[in-house]
Amino acid sequence: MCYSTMNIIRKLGIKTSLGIYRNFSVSSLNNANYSCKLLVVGGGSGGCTIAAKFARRLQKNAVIVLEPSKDHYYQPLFTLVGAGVTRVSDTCRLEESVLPTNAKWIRDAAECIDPEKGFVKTKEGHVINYEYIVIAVGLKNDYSKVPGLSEALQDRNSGVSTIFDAQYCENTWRDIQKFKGGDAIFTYPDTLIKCPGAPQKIVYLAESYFTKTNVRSKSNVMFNTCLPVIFGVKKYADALLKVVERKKINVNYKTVLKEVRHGKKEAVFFNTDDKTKETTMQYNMLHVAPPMKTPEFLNTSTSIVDQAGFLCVDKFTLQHTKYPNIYGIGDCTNTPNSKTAAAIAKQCYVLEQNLLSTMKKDNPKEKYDGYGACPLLTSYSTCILAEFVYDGVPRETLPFNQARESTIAFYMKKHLFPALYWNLMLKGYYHGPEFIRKIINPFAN
Ligand code: UQ1
Repeated sequence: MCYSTMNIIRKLGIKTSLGIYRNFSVSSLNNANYSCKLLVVGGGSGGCTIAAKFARRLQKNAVIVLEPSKDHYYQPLFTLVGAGVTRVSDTCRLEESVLPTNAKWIRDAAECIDPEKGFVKTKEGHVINYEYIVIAVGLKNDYSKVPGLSEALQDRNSGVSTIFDAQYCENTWRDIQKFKGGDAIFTYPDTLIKCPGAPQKIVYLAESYFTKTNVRSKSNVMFNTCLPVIFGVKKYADALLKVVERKKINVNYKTVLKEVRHGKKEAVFFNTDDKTKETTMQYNMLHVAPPMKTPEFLNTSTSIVDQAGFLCVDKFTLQHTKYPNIYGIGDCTNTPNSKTAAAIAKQCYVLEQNLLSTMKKDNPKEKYDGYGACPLLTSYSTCILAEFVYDGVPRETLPFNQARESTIAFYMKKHLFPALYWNLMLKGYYHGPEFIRKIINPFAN
């Protein structure tokens, strides 16, 4: 079906296999012009949370959320989907059910922004004028950066998968079960990624499964990472190196996936110190953490992004460095924190307070400390719960050393965090565990 026919069907609200479209009005066949007090671009974790906060504070439909997807995923569970603990359907809810009813949802994607005039043009040609805008478009997988990767992911028998995609994360579980020995390679790319702990969590879980099913002795488990270290925060890196040693995982640092030749079951890697130094490795199973980039809307909006395509915001206030009516949250900004859902929980409070100040023509005062958390699953029942702020300084909540592998952290990851996310965070009522930390650990840093 051609693009324009599809468009007309969408605008008429005809029920298609893709779902029911809400706008059933002939006038909406014409490109519309909307205006709002606050435009939230993106309906993921950051966008939903901010929309919930401001929809409550402002009048009905003063907040517009621009989001093309009908589904909303809780991505932190994708690792457990890849490990066969839960299913992808358990991570998904309808976008409609997580957006605040007091906000207007436009199911369309941003095409470009005019930050001087204050409007966004959508892919379908609508114009949305805003007074304030929050950009929360996240990060996208950039499969095209690795030749052969897309084809390999689409081939059910390739042994190649990724937990970083709702479409493929169940394939990781299929491949882990199919693996009967040989080489299992796991990768980490040479771009910023969301959840930088996930590429190694899936190694630990796969290794545990191989041990349980008696294939471990016949297998070589390898983690090829672009980074020069196992983890960016020394306290947890020290603990993780012990896990790596115990599990006899071969870690190759500064090693980046360059090409997948899935017909031959070969992966080509280069070394970050000398890109001409290439190594070709055979695999029976290949788990790829793909390169990522910000969505095209953002990385082509050169007046508001840095060279790598991330929204330029102040790392403490989350306000845009040039346009005070623009704020950013989540994976798409250039703040140097770990890109995790826990970071967004903390950021949403800072952003809410600061945007309210900006709306009152005041200066933003609240500061984001770079808080991020990463529950590093080390087996099917244990987890190292890393929590830290800017500059890799640990900032732990629980009353024990969180670099220790613990069962309680595993169950928090599996049950508590998803419950907090769906029931509190997306409704704008959760700002991270700071309040618990103050109760449990009143004298900590
Ligand atoms: C957290 O608050 C959170 O948000 C819901 C997560 O979700 C992805 C987390 O993974 C973590 C680790 C936290 C931190 C919370 C506590 C209680 C330590």
